[in-house]
Amino acid sequence: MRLSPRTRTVLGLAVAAALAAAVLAVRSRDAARGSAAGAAGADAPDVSRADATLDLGDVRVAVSAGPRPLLAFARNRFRFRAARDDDPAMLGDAVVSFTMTMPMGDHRHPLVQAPDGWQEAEVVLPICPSGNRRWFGTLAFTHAGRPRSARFTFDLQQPSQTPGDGTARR
Ligand SMILES: [Cu+2]
Repeated sequence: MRLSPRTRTVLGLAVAAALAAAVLAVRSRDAARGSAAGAAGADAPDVSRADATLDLGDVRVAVSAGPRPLLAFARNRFRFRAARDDDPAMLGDAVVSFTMTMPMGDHRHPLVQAPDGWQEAEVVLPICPSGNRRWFGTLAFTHAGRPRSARFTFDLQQPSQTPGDGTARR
């Protein structure tokens, strides 16, 4: 079959348009991913090295994580203490969940009451095979009848492989 120059041009344009659409789709997907991670990283306080405060306007929540450094496959305690106008407040239906930029399984932990107004969860998280260390935590709770949430972030370190420290031995 012989194609007229006009048909060839139309076909060529169609192929070019399809390629451009595919490139745009990939770019916007990557941009969406990047901005999701970037936005979280930009405004989510990092609790890897120091405690932080999640400021939700009417509620402020202190976040403490330890022991530091936060290690994969070890028990890490995430503690939260809420205040409303500097008065202690309890977080209702409080759950902390953990994600990375890629799926890493379900890590959802209801908070339990702890002394001195803290609410906490003890959490064991895996190491990411990609080598990525950055995790995001989301604290979700109910306040004044409304669902609320706030994000924080942290780096999870690989347990030491050094013989003698106990972590590498059985
Ligand atoms: Cu991962």
